[in-house]
Amino acid sequence: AAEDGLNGWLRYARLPRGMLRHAKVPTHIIALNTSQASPVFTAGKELQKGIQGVLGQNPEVTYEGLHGRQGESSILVGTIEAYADAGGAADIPELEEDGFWLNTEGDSVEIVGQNERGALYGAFEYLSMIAQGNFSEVAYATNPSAPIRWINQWDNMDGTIERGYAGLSIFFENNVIVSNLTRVYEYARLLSSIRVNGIIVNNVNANPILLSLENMAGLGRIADAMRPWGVRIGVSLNFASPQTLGGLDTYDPFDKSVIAWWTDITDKLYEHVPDMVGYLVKANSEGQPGPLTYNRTLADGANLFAKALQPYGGIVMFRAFVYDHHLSHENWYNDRANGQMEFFKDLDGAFEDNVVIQIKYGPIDFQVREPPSPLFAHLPNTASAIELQVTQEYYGQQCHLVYIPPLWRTILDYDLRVDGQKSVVGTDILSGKTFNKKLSGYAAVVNVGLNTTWLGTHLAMSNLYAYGRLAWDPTNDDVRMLEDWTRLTFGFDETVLETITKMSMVSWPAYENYTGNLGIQTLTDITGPHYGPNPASHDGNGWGMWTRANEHSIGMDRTVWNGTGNAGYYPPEIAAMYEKVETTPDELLLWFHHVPYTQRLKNGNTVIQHFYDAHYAGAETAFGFPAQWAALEGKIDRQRFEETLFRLEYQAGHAIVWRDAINQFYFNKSSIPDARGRVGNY
Ligand code: GCW
Repeated sequence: AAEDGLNGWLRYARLPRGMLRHAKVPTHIIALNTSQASPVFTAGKELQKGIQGVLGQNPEVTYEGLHGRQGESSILVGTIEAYADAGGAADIPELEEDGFWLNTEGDSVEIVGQNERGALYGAFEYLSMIAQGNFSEVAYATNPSAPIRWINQWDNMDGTIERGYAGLSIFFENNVIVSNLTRVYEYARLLSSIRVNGIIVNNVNANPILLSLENMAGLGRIADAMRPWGVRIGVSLNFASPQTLGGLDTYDPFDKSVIAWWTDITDKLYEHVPDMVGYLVKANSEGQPGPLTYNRTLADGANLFAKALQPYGGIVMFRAFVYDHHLSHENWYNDRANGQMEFFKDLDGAFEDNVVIQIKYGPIDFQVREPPSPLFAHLPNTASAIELQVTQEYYGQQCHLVYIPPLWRTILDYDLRVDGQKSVVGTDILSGKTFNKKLSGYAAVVNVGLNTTWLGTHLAMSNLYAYGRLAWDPTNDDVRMLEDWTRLTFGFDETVLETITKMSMVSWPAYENYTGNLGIQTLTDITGPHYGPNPASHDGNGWGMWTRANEHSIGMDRTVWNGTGNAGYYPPEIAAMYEKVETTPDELLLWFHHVPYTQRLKNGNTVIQHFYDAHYAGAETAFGFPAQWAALEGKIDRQRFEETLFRLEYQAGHAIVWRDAINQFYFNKSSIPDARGRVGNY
């Protein structure tokens, strides 16, 4: 069962007999012109393994050209170049980098990638079809919505993982790279199947020791383990490394010795990892060092690395997560949400071409509900990418079932109306269309660990699966992705499919209901572990995740006319909407406005009554999960059945803790009892 867990959605379980009858798959695989450990070689092996598992057949694989086998029924996999050399006949639509063409019409199957990685993605696509019992005839090309589809791991060199909920690191222990990289290889396999093409392996709160010579060699081994799957690696840097590791007396980005130090480090890294994808940098954020120390701009800081990387074609992901975490809450006009705008809006165009600004989806920090960051609309001349979180830092830390794509959708489908034109975050801005950019895309903080479920619990894997699918195509349907994942992970039982779909699709709204609604943020313990209810921890400190709740009223006034001005950072149509209570959607009311508890919502309820009702409704939904899951007994294996039931029972109880803690807190503040008699002084 542990091994099944490691396979995630790539289990290749044997099809039920009824489905096997329709199976029609060639008995011979040809991986075109490939060398060992390259993605096309891997594709050949993976196709063989998948067909063995799903159909119980044993196809032969050959790894050269066609050698006269043309016309024979086979699965052909290779790059478009190799396909043409081998005399491939199909008229293939235009493929972009990493794209592929899949043709199952006729006796043969053709899987043709724009590059080797694309060919491997195509092989996984075909395997996903047959593993779901789909033997239909298809012929289509597909291309990625954006070139950057990366993972961030927040792994520390000592083997712990910041905001990781699945055990210790698969990459590091005792300040070095682990000797056995099997799990790293297996991780790359999963990532490749969802078309992730890059990974930053260490925490953004970076330890310079990663750049020791011994560790560079270790990074070389990590890259070797992931390369067969087309996953390139990169590293997070600590801005002060020239001083702390290099022994220089400065880390000023304009200092010649600092520039030389980083150039040398970069050159050495590329000796070990010739295809390194680049760097990720968190600077001047939450106590991390950065260029501002030397009165240099963030652009100066980013460009330092960009220039060192340019000879190799690497890119710098530079995080927009810059804010003052000692902000005075006494000033009504202070606002952490303005941080990234204040730091970055005037730097547009000041960055080298290979710098990409990595922006968390909302202006604060992965909260259960946020509007999109306005910064997405303000970098017409600078590449940008969105940062999402698969690890459930603010969403119950894998102890709560929360299927996140519906939350991501509120951002990806959002039309920011840049210059009054349609500018949907996913399909227009992140795709590079709106501002005509070559570099753009996605990064997700995943934080898998040594736990054999990868994320600490079985159902959380649907979030990782969906992340990759959305980065490829942000219009992918939330339910369809979930259904694909469920079939691949749990098989074909209709009740299993319906139950997991139903529970997952109500999970995020329920979680929002019992943790923090109307845009007030996830009311968790923000000065501690970010787990469990603690609304009081939000106010009265420098972290800036304020609710401004008092006896009469609640919410952050972000209007231009009376508040922090944050609403004004959005393009005019959006700014006008958020400026007024009447036009602000209920779900973001308290994000943008400070209102009395008795303020009426669009649904007619008061704010405080909505709190009470929503917390009851959310907890009730979670309370229903264990019984729904229990009905699946016997339909899935015992281990996964029981481990999941355990978590869902815990969640059902913890949702009640959340409900009562939050409701009682706001009753104590407001002294307004629940109209339905559930909350008050009894
Ligand atoms: O949400 C906060 C997390 C920190 C994290 C930081 C960041 C890696 O609580 O753990 O640090 O964001 O994104 O940099």
